[in-house]
Amino acid sequence: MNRRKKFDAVVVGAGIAGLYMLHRLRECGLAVVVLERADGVGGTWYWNRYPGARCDVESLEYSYTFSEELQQEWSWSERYAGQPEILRYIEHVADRFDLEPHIEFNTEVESARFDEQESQWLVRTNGSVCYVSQFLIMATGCLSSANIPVIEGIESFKGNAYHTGKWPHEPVDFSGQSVGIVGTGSSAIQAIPHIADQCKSLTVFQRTPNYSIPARNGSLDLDYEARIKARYPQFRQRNRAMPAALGCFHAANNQSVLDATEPERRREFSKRWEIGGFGFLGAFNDLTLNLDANDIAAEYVRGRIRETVSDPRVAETLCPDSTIGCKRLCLDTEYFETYNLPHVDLVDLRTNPIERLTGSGIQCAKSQFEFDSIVFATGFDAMTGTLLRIDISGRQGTRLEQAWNEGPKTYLGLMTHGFPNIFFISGPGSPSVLTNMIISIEQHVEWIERCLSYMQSHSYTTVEAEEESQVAWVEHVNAIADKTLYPTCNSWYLGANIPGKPRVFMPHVGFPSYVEKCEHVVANGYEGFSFA
Ligand code: NA7
Repeated sequence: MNRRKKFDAVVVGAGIAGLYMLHRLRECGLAVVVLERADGVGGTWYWNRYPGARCDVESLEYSYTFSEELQQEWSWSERYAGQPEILRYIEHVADRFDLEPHIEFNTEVESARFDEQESQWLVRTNGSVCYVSQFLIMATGCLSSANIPVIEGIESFKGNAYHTGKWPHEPVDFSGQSVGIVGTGSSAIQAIPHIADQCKSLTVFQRTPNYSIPARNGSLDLDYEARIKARYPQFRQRNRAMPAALGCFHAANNQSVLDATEPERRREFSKRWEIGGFGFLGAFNDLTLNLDANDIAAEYVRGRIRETVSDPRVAETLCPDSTIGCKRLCLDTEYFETYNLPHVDLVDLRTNPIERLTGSGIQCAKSQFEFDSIVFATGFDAMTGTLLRIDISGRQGTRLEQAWNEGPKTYLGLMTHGFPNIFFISGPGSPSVLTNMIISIEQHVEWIERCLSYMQSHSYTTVEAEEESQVAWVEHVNAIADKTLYPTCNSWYLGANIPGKPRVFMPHVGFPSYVEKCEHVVANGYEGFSFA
């Protein structure tokens, strides 16, 4: 019989979400434990240590907003912070708010079962303790289950194999090595220039070419930082009102690209290309809504790729033919330029697919490659992967995997019917990955904390999403996604990167109206949730 430990709330994950949840619930006087599979805090920023790993949201925005002292005392060194600096920041937060004593590291949650008789969750881990708690809060991240591709012979490769999302802690030195990298998503686009810098030769295996905009990273301008810090709360408030909670959309241009002249289009796109960052998609108001409009932006980027990459054949292979912004837009530093280096090659998997891995490299249909190291930059089983890997069962023993077999079903992305007292921070059905994650995380954490306080003051034991409100919410999430161009490509937002995963658009397109909806629900006595 496992030893039992009882808490008011168990939080799973000690990343940005789990740490803030812990902080808030402790402030409310609840007994909370955080269970974390790693041996340190940081979540995404603990695992993704690949060369060049960097946040695509500007550092003055990608940080907690809940403490004015914290945001004043911390200084970022660059416009976009690199992984080591973000991890130092998260460690600083854990230390500053004395969070570590409440975290159990190296503790991987394997199952969670709702005990209907006692209205409590029984959480089992790789350790010998059974955690018993009224509330279970999943702060497990949206991109935390690595997608290791199903490729014949993948285990037989005798060189070094890495996944960007499970990078070793000790330095990896590619000097003098032949390296292959599979994938051309955000992680690869960040890593490729750095790996190319070190290695003897680099071969990039591309299945789908990707759009990328220059990040224009650099040292953080001290005057700019001082100006923001002088009015940080107002800056935060302004950004929270922006689409995706990103400050760059403050300067969005409310004009249709279809109404603009050719010189006007060029001027607007070029200005934003020079500024760098996601603001490129704010150049005109219909780029993410109308295919003709979208293609004008896409053609601008293809033109830039053709200007940058000197071999026209390579340039054409790198030119994406899909909707821009449909997959998560990438930001880069000298990504396309890297293909001009003599030791960097590109393999187009559309015409020369991978057949298998061999002991010494990769066998494609038309050619064979030998490597010392292979990097899989193949992404994640996003949004649901980590939740479904845990054996979660709710009322009548229904398993979450069963409840979500047609795709995730939630109300507001926060809870799912049949599973009382379990909350998902930035769960499927919430804006999460389509926003500055920290802002969405804070909003969810604060909503959950309020809900728990409400329950306490009304002596409620359980809260659960009502089935009808959940059905309506899932329909709403799909309906608004269908008004955009998001469903037009094979993205991880749709689960399309994982063989066999149901194709459902998972995040909610609609920050900040989503926040208003959540507030409205609270103002109406938690409309759509039932309490007992
Ligand atoms: P992504 O964006 O999912 O990119 C994964 C890449 O790996 C992408 O180019 C995929 O091609 C490719 N891939 C995946 N499986 C295979 C197989 N089996 N064979 C060949 N190529 C494959 O993951 P990232 O880690 O780069 O970024 C994830 C998020 O992190 C990103 O969106 C940001 O939010 C931060 P595909 O496009 O599917 O053809």
